[in-house]
Amino acid sequence: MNRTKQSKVAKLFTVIAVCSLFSLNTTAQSTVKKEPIPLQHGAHRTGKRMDADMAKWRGYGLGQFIHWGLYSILEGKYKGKYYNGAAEWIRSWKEVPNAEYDVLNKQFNPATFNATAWAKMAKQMGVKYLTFTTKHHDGFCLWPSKYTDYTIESSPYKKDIVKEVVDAYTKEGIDVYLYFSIMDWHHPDWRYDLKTKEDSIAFDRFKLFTKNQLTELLQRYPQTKGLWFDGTWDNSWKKSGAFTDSLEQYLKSLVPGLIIGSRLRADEKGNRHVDANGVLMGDYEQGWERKIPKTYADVHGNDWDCVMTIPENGWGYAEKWMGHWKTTNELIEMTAQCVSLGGNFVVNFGPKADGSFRKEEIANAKEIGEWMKINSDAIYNCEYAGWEKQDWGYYTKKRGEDKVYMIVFNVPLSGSLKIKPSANYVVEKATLLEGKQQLSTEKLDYGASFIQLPKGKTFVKPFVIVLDIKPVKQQEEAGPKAKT
Ligand code: FHN
Repeated sequence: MNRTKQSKVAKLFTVIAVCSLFSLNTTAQSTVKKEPIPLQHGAHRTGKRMDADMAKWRGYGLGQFIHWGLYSILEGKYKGKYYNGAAEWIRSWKEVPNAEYDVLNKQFNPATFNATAWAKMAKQMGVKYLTFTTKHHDGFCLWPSKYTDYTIESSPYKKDIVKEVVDAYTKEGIDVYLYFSIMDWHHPDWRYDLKTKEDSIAFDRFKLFTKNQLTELLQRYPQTKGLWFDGTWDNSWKKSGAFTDSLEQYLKSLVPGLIIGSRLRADEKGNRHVDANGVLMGDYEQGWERKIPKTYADVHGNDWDCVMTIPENGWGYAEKWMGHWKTTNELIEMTAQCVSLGGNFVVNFGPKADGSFRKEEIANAKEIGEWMKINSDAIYNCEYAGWEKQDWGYYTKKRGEDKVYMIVFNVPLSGSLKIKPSANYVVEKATLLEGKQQLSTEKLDYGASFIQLPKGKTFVKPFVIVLDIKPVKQQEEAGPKAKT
């Protein structure tokens, strides 16, 4: 080797040595566990809540959300101009003077409102729980709260709407959760931030008002299964970690088993949903709004539900429903997708000010119900199956049973649906849920199989195949793996 060559080789070795040292160093660093940050108001539990109330929540599969309030009167428009945002936010639009919005209570008189009819529609749709807006960001209360005058009592309607809804849904066997916005645009003591001493004094009054209203709700409607908080993203609330923690514990002491998601609390460092150590604060993850996780890993082992609008955005009634309107099949597919990843799916409805639903929502509810009537076995009390996802749709697994469901949305031209059970299961039988026709299966390599759809049968709606499965020690391979 000549000198130049020798020095080149030496340089190369040095580079390799430095690189390996560097990588050793980073590997060592990445295996060093981070010390948890000591928190007084972080999560008080790791892992899921395992009691009967949460087990029931987990089994719901499908829920309904209802946004109803003074914003429904404006229908997403003001003086002939259409608001581009979500209809229930219209009070915040520069075109709408607050003083004009705040007297809409004088017009709220839902002549055709019939809570029993609402609950029956929900029952037919197959929903197992309702989340109902008792008070949205505008501060108007649909119950006669004794802590403010801005309530249903001040409207021509006068009657307690929350009571009517809670009673009617409970009678139909649908669990009720009360939506409550912490942010209250109408209340003089609401603050977005606490910058001065005066802000803090006002916000202390606001915190007491909030606690009083929540106590009132739970006392008036003892059937309530949980509270659904919103409007907790501002600094004033995020700086109130200790209060939010004590409030949650207090509310839970009023109603044993009460379910509260991750939108109420902040830890003492101002983190929401998950604390500074990355642990969920709440009984389930409430961040899945108008979006669905793609994989099971995305839900980090937490319980969760997804709340979804039928139009692109907008929860309250708007005359013009902007953007894409989800079809019934899309909503069914979202339900299947959520359940397949261990979550519940909640569809929002925005009734008109008179208490009636728009015809599109009525149609969605009816069609979802027709589908659920046949296929709900694949939705209720089901969980993540842990099988490799295939292009035809979604797997769900009945909790505690040896049954997996294939919810099929895309039928391949071949008529053969590929399945690949997890290594600890084999399929004993495949049956169409509707009509109970048994389907033939054909084994493929590497533990996979084809399920053959009946020749000549066309499917116009999503359908379900039930797989009776059997646990095994190790799935047999079809033969030795080819060497490649
Ligand atoms: O601002 C609200 C919105 O109006 C609606 O109530 C949704 C429902 O999840 N929550 C807030 C946005 O996250």
